Amino acid sequence: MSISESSPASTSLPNGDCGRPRARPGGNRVTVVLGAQWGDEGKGKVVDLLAQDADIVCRCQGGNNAGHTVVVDSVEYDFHLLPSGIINPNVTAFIEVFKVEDCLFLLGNGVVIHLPGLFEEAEKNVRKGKGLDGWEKRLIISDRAHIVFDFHQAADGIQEQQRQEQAGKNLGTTKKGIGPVYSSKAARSGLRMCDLVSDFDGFSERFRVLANQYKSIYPTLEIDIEGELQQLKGYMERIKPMVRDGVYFLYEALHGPPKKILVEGANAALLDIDFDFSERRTYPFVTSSNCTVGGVCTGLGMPPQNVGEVYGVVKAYTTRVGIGAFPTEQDNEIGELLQTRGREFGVTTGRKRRCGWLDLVLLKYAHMINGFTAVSLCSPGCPGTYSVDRLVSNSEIRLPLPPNQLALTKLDILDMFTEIKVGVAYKLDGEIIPHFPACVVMLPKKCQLIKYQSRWLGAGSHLSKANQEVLNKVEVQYKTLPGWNTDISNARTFKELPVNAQNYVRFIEDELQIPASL
Ligand code: 2SA
Ligand code: GDP
Ligand code: MG
Repeated sequence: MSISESSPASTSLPNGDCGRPRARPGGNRVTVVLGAQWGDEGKGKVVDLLAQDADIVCRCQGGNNAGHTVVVDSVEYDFHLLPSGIINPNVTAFIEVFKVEDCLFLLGNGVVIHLPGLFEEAEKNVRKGKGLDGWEKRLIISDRAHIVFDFHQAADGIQEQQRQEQAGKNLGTTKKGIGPVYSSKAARSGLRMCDLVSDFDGFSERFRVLANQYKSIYPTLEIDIEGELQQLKGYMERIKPMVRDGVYFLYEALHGPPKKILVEGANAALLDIDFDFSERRTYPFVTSSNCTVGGVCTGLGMPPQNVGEVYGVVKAYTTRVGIGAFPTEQDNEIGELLQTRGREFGVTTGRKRRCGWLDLVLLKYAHMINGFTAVSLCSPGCPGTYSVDRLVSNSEIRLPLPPNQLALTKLDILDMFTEIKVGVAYKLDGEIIPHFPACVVMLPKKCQLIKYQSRWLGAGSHLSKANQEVLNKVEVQYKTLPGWNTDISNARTFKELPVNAQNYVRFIEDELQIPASL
């Protein structure tokens, strides 16, 4: 059966004892592309590249806070909700077009969708080129995806203003309603695509209740409840054909004939709501979803054994947009040069991105989290088989990284530096803390896992000093590498790079123990 013919009612799953669906071993694997820093590493470009022969491209989390720029045939497209790769007419994004030669696009249940934003984005990109023609037939929207309303976005703005007034500091959000809509989801008062398309009267009733709740929390918030409902009714008619049970859709794709399925992560590891860098250090300066590999399973409704390759996209230096600690930030002419040469402006908000040197401490942390999921895939040499002794060497934790892939972008922006620095460790109070500022300092050279876990929790380590400001206080230890002082923008293979550029890439690969395959 082709995917297009499937429907939740007609889909048959293998039955186990008691007639319950039983997980099938094997099936297709999804290739995942994740940001390994603070976002804007060039995930869109990598997805577009990998999507050339993809059948399905999925988004699993975030909303139109994300911004991905893709340049195809000199035309610049920007994507926020639509998965990058949709300009390849052979791909389907968690959608339903279903001819093998067509690529579909899926917005999974973990994505939060602002409908006016979605249509505005599609129409804007359609005007730029032909590649997006027929996008409505190629997009599949999970019925469980939550809807971002205009009042969520307005509340985001009010919350930022209140933070500024009350605490003297806001979070620097994109004001796309991300925090408020995920709050509604967690509070179980949110509204989903299935609510919108199945019973508009019931939806309207719940919308009014939610809108009034927001009005009582934020008295200055003005909501045109009936006007917004009218508008939503119009969108409802247009999206109805796109809304599917995303879980069944993906299950069929995973267990049908071989398919190339891509998952495009939005935002990035260090913006993950659970894995800020590191615990309590940059929270609350994070987004409200899981941008690491776990978010792929929960945001699409698929098991970890179907996760295949995990590409970590790394920019050759570091950027961050918005507020929050940034140890290798160069608030000087170096940062300005990176910002200008790299044209580092937010794709969603147009904000200038903060810039600094590459930070290996941060990257190792990001890969530690995304690599652990790979452990369950039993990749050779992964955790699960490593001993504590292998973890501890020279008072620092050596990462048992799985054989993931690295996509390194923007190397050309470093072309004119005579020397390039890379942050390799942090010092706090004169002591080296290569990974977790809270616990590594106190880590004995040889210890049992159980012992150092209790150490992590115990007083006396830097954990007791943990607060958001610690990361601001660390002193970064840099390794200085020679630059290449050559224009590399025409290099198309690794061999064409100057030797110092090759050495820079090799250094990153060696440090992370991950091949930079792109
Ligand atoms: P939000 O709006 O609640 O998710 O903001 C919370 C934090 O997450 C950061 N964030 C981002 N960081 C980098 N890139 C993002 N997308 C846009 C882009 C950003 C833009 O591609 O350039 O245009 O400004 C993105 N989205 C959210 C945000 O800065 C907050 O620190
Ligand atoms: P994403 O959010 O991770 O998809 O990244 P963004 O699109 O927000 O930001 C990355 C920017 O870098 C985009 O404007 C890309 O076109 C650009 N870019 C990606 N790779 C390269 C590269 O290798 N060199 C240069 N100069 N620009 C790049
Ligand atoms: Mg971006």
